[in-house]
Amino acid sequence: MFQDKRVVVVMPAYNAASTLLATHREVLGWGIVDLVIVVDDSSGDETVAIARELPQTLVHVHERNRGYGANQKSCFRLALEEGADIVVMVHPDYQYTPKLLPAMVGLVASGLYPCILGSRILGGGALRGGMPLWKYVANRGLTFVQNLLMGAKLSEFHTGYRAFSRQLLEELPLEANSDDFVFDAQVLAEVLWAGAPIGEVSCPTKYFPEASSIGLGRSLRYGLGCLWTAFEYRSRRAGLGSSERFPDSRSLSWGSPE
Ligand SMILES: Nc1nc2c(ncn2[C@@H]2O[C@H](COP(=O)(O)OP(=O)(O)O)[C@@H](O)[C@H]2O)c(=O)[nH]1
Ligand SMILES: [Mg+2]
Repeated sequence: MFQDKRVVVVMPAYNAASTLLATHREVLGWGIVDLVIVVDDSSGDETVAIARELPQTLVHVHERNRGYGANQKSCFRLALEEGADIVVMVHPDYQYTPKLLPAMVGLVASGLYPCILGSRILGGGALRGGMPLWKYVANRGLTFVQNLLMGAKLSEFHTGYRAFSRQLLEELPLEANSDDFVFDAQVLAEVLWAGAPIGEVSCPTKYFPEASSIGLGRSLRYGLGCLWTAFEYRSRRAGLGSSERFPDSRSLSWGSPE
């Protein structure tokens, strides 16, 4: 609990056997997390066996590999079913430090921000933490275009460390999003569409082989998906087309996007 809020951490896991335990231990170490939900996307390693031994943890298994977006859909659905007031998504690959949990949860609990991102770009630690140069350049370039097209000022759209309030998650049409990696970009576009404020905290990151498996091909597809999502947002703002993600009527409590 944080103040009177039930805090649930969700981990979309795929072949995370070597890092799950370390991530999980630090997550619980803060004493503010009520429940951890691990969703396994049909890993080929011992992820499920390890997860089932963890305390305060709900394990959900996809019988077949459905993708990172589908994994997050399960994570958020289960977290809401389990009565979460605040949901934090963190990759179980030990790339993002759980030491930021109290800060991120605190900012959501305060009511200031229904969405908080742990940014590897703010504070300038990404390259120092070992982010490959090509990923850094792609991150900066994509973020620039996404900000431009969606009228945002985020330092990065690509972090795997995100906190949400229950109210915001319930209002986002998450099921309309992709089952693939571009889900990450689509969620943030939906948050912006809802006019909900997004806060960022700087987040140290570390790259090591187990923490980074996405290669050039899948990254390219992801990048194109990010750009397409931003264009779709821009078009919808101009009143063109239709999209489940960006509906005409925005009966949301955060007001209209600028
Ligand atoms: N559900 C699911 N997750 C995946 C799959 N492939 C990779 N991931 C997860 O996606 C996340 C991001 O991938 P990662 O290789 O860490 O990317 P990077 O850290 O940005 O270089 C990690 O948490 C992986 O476990 C997959 O096929 N299904
Ligand atoms: Mg990673």
